[in-house]
Parts: sequence; C-alpha cells; structure tokens
Amino acid sequence: MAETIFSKIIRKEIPVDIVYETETVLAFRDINPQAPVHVLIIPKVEIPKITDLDGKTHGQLLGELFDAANKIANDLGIAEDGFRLVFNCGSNGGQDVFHLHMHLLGGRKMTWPPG
Ligand code: DGP
Repeated sequence: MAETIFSKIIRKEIPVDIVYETETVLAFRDINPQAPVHVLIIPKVEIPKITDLDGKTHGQLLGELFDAANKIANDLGIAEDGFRLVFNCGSNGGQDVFHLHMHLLGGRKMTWPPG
C-alpha cells in the first residue's frame, strides 16, 4: 500500500505538535481534535491497519503503543479522570489514514455509543 501523510510526519517533512517520541513510536496532536486532548499514537513502521497485525510479530510494538498512551495520559493530566483509546479500521470503522494509529481522547466526558 502507498505511504500516507503519516510517513511524511515521521520523517519530519510536515510539522506536527509532537508530545512523545521513541525509536519506534511517534505521538502528536490530531489536526482536527475531537476532545480537549486528542493525540495520535503511531508506530514508525508502516502498518496500514488492524487487520495487518498479528500478535507474534507485533506484540512488542503494540505494548509500546499502550505504554505511550499511559505515559502521555499522565503527562497531559488526563490519566486520573480517564480517557478513551480508539483504533478505527477500514471504511466502516471510519479509518481515513491507512497507517495504523491509536487515538487518545480525553479532557471531557465521553459518550456511548460512539457515532
Ligand atoms: P482516522 O479517521 O482514524 O484515520 O484518523 C486520522 C486522523 O488523522 C484524523 O483524526 C485527522 C488526523 N490527521 C490527518 N492528517 C493530519 C496531519 O497532517 N496532521 C495531524 N496532526 N493530524 C492529521
């Protein structure tokens, strides 16, 4: 699959507000925030979507995405009140950018069911 805008963000060709970075993971504020805190947490390796994952190959990386979410939630002061993590997958899931990403949403009370 062709690379997405997130590859350019990883290469720092497009400026974003980075909140966390390691060798394998990048997290930055969403351009179209749906909550007071809305951060995208992505692997630097190109994986289009959830259905391209398998636990044996990607277990470590997935753990690092969740570690990042916990650290960012703490750093941005939303850990105690709670937050929501979302992976959209495919067109019915509402995925627009086909580079795996976790949405971290917080700073307000979330509603359920999601739209
Ligand atoms: P999804 O619909 O799950 O594929 O979410 C993609 C998100 O990516 C969407 O909330 C907007 C965000 N996004 C797309 N392009 C950019 C960009 O250039 N910069 C930033 N910061 N976010 C972007």
